[in-house]
Amino acid sequence: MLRMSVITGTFIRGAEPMIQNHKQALRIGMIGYGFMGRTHSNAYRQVSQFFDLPIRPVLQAVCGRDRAKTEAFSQNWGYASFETDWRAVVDRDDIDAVDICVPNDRHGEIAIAAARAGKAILCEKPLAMDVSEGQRMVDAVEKAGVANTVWYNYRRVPGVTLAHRLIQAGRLGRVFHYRASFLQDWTISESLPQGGAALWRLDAAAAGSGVTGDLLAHCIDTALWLNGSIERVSAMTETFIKARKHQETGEVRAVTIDDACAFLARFGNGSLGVFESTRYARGHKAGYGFEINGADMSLRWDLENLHRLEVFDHSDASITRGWHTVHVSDHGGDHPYMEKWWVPGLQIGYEHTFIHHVADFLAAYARGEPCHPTFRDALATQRICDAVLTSARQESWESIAK
Ligand code: SOE
Repeated sequence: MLRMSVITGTFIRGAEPMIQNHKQALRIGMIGYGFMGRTHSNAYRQVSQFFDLPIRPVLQAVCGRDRAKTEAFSQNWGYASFETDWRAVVDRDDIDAVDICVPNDRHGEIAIAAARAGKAILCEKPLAMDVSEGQRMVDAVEKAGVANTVWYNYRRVPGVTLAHRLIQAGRLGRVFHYRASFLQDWTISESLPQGGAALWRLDAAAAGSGVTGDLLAHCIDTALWLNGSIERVSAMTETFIKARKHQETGEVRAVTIDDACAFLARFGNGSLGVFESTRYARGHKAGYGFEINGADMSLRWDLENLHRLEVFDHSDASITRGWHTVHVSDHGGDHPYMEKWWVPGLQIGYEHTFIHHVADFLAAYARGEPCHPTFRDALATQRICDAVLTSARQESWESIAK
């Protein structure tokens, strides 16, 4: 049953969708309902069932411009209400946290307004269209003192978190090399339109950039987390299909995103980085992987086989020394997050990375601590992305501003 508040224009569902309990609620206002809207909504719905947290998220409102689609989404996922103007979500007193999962060109305006309204903010990646906008967002959340995080979800794949633990424990020794790639093949067809629903990632005005902001940003976030700061980059980009029809207007326009990007990097720890991303690698759908080589140990991970972390430990006895695979699914505390799920050996998947992120966010929120990556962390990734694009344009090496 749907009723409309005559005072606010908010559409309110009759039934209380969430299980009530004694825990403090964090009332979520979700702006956007596309692919990411689904992953985040699913995470909010599941997290309290699997993680014992002092705070439970409540699906208070979802917002989208298309009333019928937003209402359908709100019903499907059990939101208590819906809005058709994001400003209403930011202004509502019964919303504690704003989740931003709209195209990149809207992140800045919404995040700054939400910060001013005192809301916690969970923002989709990449943080912003460029560093200057990202800096304004960081200033806004830090001035307002509101909790903030950016959904670089791959940090919370158990195998990736395990890699982080091994690196933090010093198991790799001196690191020499870091290489990462994110390969897809979904834009090869020349008849694929650009812009509009689901295809805004192909429109630079909405996305800011192509694979650099969309895919390499993931690789960079993980790299900064695992291997520390990047000091210099040198990049090349290519746009293979030069013009495409716009999905909404039908007009054929120049394509201005980068279809592919590769760059070299020098890390602050002295190691060398090689990064590559493309949407033209036929056969690859979500081929995100990285390898890191240290003097004592190497690690390798691949999203299409996300439960496995490959390890080469040079201290193993030479008779059996070699690459071995850890199926990161055990209980006992060594395998991150896995105790919260099924029994040892049974796998989890992509959607769980978002659940882990929400769990970590809620735990940090309750303690009054930051949940990484924060807006400030994501600004560091944005700096690399901007430098990569400048370097490709100018065919130069670019230093990363501190
Ligand atoms: C693009 O296809 C995309 O959906 C990215 O936008 C996501 O961030 C990435 O995780 C998967 O690919």
